[in-house]
Amino acid sequence: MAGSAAPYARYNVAIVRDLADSLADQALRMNKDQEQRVDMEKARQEHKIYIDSLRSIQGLEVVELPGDSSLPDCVFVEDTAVVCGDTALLSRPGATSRRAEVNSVKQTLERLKFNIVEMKDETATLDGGDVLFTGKEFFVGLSSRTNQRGAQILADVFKDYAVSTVNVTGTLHLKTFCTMAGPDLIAIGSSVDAEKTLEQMLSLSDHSYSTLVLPDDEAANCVYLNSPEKGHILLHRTAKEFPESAKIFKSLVNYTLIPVSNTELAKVDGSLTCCSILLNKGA
Ligand code: CIR
Repeated sequence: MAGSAAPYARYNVAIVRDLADSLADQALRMNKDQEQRVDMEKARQEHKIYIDSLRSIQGLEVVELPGDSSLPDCVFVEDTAVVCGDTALLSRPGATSRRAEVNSVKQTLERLKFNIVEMKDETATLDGGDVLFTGKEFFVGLSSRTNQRGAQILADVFKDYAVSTVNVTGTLHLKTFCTMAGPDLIAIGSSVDAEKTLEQMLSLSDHSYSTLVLPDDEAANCVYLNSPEKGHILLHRTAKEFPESAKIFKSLVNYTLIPVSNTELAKVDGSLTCCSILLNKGA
């Protein structure tokens, strides 16, 4: 399961899913403000650019699943599975309306020949958005969607790695304000909630990490990949959305930066990492 010599975040497959037609009306959202209605046309354009950005990465096969209008949040595939090495843990999403999203992701992962483990325990909940794999260890956010039992099952499945739990407050998922922006480089927002979570992570870890502190929590959700041709690649939120955070991204040396706008899915609490599962087939 562990022990691959590949660099951190060397992926060759990305699973993505089309938007459900029902997303604007029925997707779950923390902010109920109707001013914040999702413009579906714009959301589809932004999602297409996201998918095209992944397609532009040489050596990365993009598997695009169809949307399903009975599953309004199905575009957020990240929440349905945690994949590490040759093992895929299918999650048990915290929101009951999202549980059936796992089925088509399961079929895809089976076809890709991953060892599948299903989270069957009815007391467990886990959203992939709460799971941060640093390459050295896992951090699992305990949030309104993910509980201790879910984290325990993840630890039982990925036994080669330390798994620590941290409390997530003020936002939906751990990765809403904290992701990896490179090997041993944690991107973190600047809110008090984000700072508190980072403090817990660093105090629980035996490893040393650098941090990339972003003025905007939302911008701290970025997608890092390491490509054999280009090295460090980072999909991040645009300067138009978050000008101050974009300046910080620009300071990264030897990175291919791909700005991606996410104004529409953000209205239903979706961030950039939510829209793909990145994996290494044959790891
Ligand atoms: C939800 O509330 O479940 C969706 N509207 C948003 C999920 C975002 N997923 C993620 O952060 N991994």
